[in-house]
Amino acid sequence: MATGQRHAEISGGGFAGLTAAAALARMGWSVRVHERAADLRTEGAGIVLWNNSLQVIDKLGGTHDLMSRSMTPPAYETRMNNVIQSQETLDGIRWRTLTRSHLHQTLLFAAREAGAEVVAGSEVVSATPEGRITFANGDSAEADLIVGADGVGSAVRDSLGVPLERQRSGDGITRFLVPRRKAELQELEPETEWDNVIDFWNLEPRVLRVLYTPANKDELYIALMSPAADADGSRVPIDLDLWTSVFPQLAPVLADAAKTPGKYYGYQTTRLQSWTHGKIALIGDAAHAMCPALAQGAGTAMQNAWTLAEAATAAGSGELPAALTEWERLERPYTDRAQDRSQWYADTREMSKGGQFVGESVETACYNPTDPNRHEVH
Ligand code: FAD
Ligand code: 3HM
Repeated sequence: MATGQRHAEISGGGFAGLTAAAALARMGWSVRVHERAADLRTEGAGIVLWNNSLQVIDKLGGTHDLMSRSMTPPAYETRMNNVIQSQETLDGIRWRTLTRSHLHQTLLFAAREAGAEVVAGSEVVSATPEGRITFANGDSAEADLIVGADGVGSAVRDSLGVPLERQRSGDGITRFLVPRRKAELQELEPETEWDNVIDFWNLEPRVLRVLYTPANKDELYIALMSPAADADGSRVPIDLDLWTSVFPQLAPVLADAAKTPGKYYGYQTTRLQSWTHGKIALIGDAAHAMCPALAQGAGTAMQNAWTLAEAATAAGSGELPAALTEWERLERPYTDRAQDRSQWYADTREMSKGGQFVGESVETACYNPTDPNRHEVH
């Protein structure tokens, strides 16, 4: 560590932790990331990123890598009972679809390029507001800044006893990454633009939905939604006959999904009393897990990782706790609103009406956390 260089310890090598690592290292910090898993990779299928996180990736030098295996579909289409409700071309909004593993690789590369150390198989058990972090193997370390980016079950957060609220919704989703099979789909329904994101809703006689999201030219992300109370709809591996009977036009890709075990996630929101405690800041699902309706869980994680790194870097060492409090005061409202809106969409299923990517719903998507003038009133 260079003399005078400040040091950050980060719990969690997911999207939040790797973004914070890359940002802090680029801003001159020495950084060590602890990832509990033995491998540095991510679980899950596909993801949608919007301007707010794409701006951060620009700043981390990861855009070329990200663009190499991702796409911007021609439109975001919404159907009810297979009747098109809207086809939103999202003009003027920057967005990208990709696999979670590609995003993870892009961020891991950016963090290492910037000089961060990323340690796999290192589990954090606790941290103190004074700046001590402790690991499952009994070791501990001191840091100027500790970032709790260890997901919805955060050990850093829970070791501090931070009061939190969990709000659950009745619906949930199982996600799969499968081959595109575009030619087969075209044969089944030639009039469909199979490069679009297509949100296939059915509410009557039964609530079943498939969110179809091409992630690149070869891979397709499909998310199957049903109420948790519907035992057959939420069963994994999926009930192929049920899903194919409701979505016959998706038969080839549903058959692929049925071959993998899958995991059903009930939608939920976590809200904390406070994101910062002395020298500790919590970001990502550790601080603000949200329903996926607006596709902003990882987006807000990355936006908050970036703005945290900037705020911590601008503060002198002794001023860090106050700077973190001020960071939360300024930045948190954007994420609070994204959480509330995503929870509302999950509870009301209003996305089934289509035409949702306007006005308040795209506030977070359009936010630019790297704009120095972002808090100015225009
Ligand atoms: P995580 O991804 O959970 O990463 C935490 C990391 O910390 C993990 O690698 C974990 O192994 C590690 N860890 C945990 N405990 C410890 C410990 N004690 N010590 C060390 N390491 C530890 N977001 C979007 O932006 N767009 C989308 O399209 C989107 N779709 C979604 C669809 C669904 C169905 C769901 C459920 C979520 C979706 N999200 C989406 C949200 C997004 O996946 C999460 O918000 C995001 O992964 C959070 O990143 P994170 O780094 O905070 O947490
Ligand atoms: C990208 C995305 N969008 C919406 C949902 C949802 O409403 O469950 C999930 C997603 O992965």
